[in-house]
Amino acid sequence: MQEHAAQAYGLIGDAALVVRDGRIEWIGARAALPGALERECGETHDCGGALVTPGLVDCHTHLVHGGNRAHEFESRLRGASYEQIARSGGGIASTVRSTRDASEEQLLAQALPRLRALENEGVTTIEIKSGYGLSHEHEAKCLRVARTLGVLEDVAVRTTFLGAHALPPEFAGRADDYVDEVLRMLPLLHAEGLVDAVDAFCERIAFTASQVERVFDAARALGLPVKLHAEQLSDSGGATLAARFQALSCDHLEWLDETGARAMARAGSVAVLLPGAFYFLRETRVPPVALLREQRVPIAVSTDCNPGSSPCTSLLLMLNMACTLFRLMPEEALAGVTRNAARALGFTDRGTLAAGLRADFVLWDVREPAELAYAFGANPRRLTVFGGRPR
Ligand code: DI6
Ligand code: FE
Repeated sequence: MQEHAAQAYGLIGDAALVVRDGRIEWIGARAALPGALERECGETHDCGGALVTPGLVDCHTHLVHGGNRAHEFESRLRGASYEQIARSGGGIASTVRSTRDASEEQLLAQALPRLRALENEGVTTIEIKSGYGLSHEHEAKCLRVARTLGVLEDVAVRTTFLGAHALPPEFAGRADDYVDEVLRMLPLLHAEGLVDAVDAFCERIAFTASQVERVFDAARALGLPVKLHAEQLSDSGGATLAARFQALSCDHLEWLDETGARAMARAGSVAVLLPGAFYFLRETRVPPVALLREQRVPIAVSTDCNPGSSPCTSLLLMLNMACTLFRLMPEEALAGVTRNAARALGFTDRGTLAAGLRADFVLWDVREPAELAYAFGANPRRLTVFGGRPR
């Protein structure tokens, strides 16, 4: 087991880790820790045999939104489909109504418990998308709430502008006009310091590849990285388009084909798999994991926390589902919520444990890393260290 774990996870048995000024100063086998460095340490802690992993990264969430869609869940149980509900004015549009109706304080109060649930499972970096405001006023409000969450909590927040998520009611039947509006909003929100990346929903119930391309052109002009909700319900050629823009990631990907996977591999885009949405929408077509492996596309795993297709605040559960539903190996799933998730956000200073990187890590009461993916509904987290400080 030790040998397998060393290979698959880079696991170091009986390790030591030295932190200085919020960064990892040294990591390796305890026996190899230089004596001079050890004598310099002001404080030492015995982790008592705990497994230490990098802080978890949830790289795709819609955490800030108003209300919930339990009633829609009931409609689907009575037989309506997600697409039918979306086309008849429910779905994302219904969350847009509740999000617009909510004040900044209310949105914050609703998002905080969701964030704390994720933090409780060792999440130290999270991406939060807008996309339920769909006007400058309301997108700005949601992005400000996301930024505030990062100030209130010991967690790093990346914000993504998802203006091209759905068509707001005032633009019904005028998708191209709404894309114009997205292009007007983007530089304003960027100037307000609210945007780290730009995303869009490329789908027959959302935006076409050529509409997404206009949004990506605007992002590129501002020097902002892009990502894309691609190939979730159909193959719309989104991944190939996103790869042309060196997308950080393409997300969902149940309908990804070989052309798309090859384009992602060339561009270095991460494939973000979202088993929660697959499960909750009772999809049957799994993302092409063998193809992603063959093309060496890095795979990340995330909650997609959102009220319509994945009302989920457990990244550990996603580890398990990525294995049971998509057949990832536990080491792939774990890399998917650490190393590759960091990469999907453009971070090079976190996601693994190495000298020079941020000291974000989690102590777990497990004997071997596979246990984190194996058990579901369990939370063996003992302690989180964020930026070198116990949280
Ligand atoms: N894909 C998703 O899974 C979420 N957004 C998207 O583009 C679902 C959003 C919702 O149903 O509220
Ligand atoms: Fe999503």
